[in-house]
Amino acid sequence: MLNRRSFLKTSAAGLFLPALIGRASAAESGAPLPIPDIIDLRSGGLESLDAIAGKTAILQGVETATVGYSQSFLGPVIRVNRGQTARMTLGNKLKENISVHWHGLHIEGAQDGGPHSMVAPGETMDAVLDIDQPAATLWYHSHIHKRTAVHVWHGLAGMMILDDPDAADTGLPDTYGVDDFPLVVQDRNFASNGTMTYAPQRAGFMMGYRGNEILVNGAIQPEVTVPAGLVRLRILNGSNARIYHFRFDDGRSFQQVASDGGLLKALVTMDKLTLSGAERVEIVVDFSDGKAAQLLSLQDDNFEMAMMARGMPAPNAIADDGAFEVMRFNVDTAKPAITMGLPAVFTDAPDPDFGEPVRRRFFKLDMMAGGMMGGNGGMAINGNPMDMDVINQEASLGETEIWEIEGSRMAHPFHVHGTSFKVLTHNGQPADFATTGMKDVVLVAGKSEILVRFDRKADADIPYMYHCHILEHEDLGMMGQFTVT
Ligand SMILES: [Cu+2]
Repeated sequence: MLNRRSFLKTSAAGLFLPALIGRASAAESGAPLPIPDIIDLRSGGLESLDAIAGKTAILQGVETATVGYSQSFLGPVIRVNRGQTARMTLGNKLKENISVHWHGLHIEGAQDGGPHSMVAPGETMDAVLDIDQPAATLWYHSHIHKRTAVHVWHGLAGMMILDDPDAADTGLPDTYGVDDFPLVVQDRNFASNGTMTYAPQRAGFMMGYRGNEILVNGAIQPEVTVPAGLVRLRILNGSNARIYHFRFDDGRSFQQVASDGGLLKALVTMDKLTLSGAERVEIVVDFSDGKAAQLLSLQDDNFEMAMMARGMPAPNAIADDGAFEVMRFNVDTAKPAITMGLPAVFTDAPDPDFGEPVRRRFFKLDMMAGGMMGGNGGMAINGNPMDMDVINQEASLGETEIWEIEGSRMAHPFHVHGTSFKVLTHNGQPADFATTGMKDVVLVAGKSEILVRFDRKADADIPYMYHCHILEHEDLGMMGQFTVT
């Protein structure tokens, strides 16, 4: 009882009241990386996934009231196969409506788990997911209109790993928790009594709310011991607003092998990587030198908007360029390791032929429209704040379109439900498909164009969403609804 009450108190207070934000002591970093339990639906079966309240040891010496899916904080990794129908019973033991949105799954609107698919307190709902798309790292989270930010912040989010048993073996490391790791990266604030503080004030709503502690799989700046070889990291930016610019402390390069929608056509070697809200990436890091390494991130440009950043908490910088620590990798040379054999090319990488577009749609992401007046910060798309009763766009099944998305004032990660798309241009410059791959989130800094086609239906009763994945923007109205018929 205490847990639920304190969750509601925290979330309600967070929306309206300022709160003191402390900093966890340095002693909290360095906990072992939590490896999420797996719900394996690949052999069929029916599992339950319940939104519950709990207490989680995140800081030393205090417990934090949190929520999660079938665990006290965040959710298990759900594993599914292409070609299967995955079934779950979704439950809700909290005191407000929740949902389970399957972010990145190509499934019909009725299965998508968006704001219309509410699971009321004490109720259950059957999830039936017809899975037919390439292997990818996806995720799931609550998606209740005006409550998504607070739900995700407190823990209603988890990773999904989709495998394709008929695809060619990639040779990528795939031993879960050994050389293949899920990394859900999030920032959070804590009060000194352990409360996870959600307290956006004006700047926190306008530029998205951030935290000064960096968590991976629910632990602050954790450590993991890896074999002295190739290690696959499936990284999800599960933060409300923060954009990460990852790099390693020793500048080592790594290979990107997948993005939101699955494999890239070929390895891409890089030494820094930008990941905005809801984006996923799979990278392979070579630890065969046996040396420990820290994963770091720079502050992002949105945060650096000096006027707005005033009073916003920031993680402690540990490097000259202002980078902060995300997590640490230690190397155990005694562990069995894969040290070579990555293919240069992935033959089953998705690259659908969308054909010629038949239509162009325009999306203007409005922010501070009409000044600072009004209750929602002027957040809207094409002048219309999200309205659950309004269908903003109507698309036709199987037709290819170009969507032109124009941001304002800052970079916005734009997400489209129900499909994956190709990014065509950023500010008039062609995007490189070899490095972007198939996407369901595009970071719009200026103007971007995407090529999109919908092969699943969504009717007006349970439409799809498109929205900014800065969750405060989304909740304030930077979201719209569309049908596919
Ligand atoms: Cu936005």
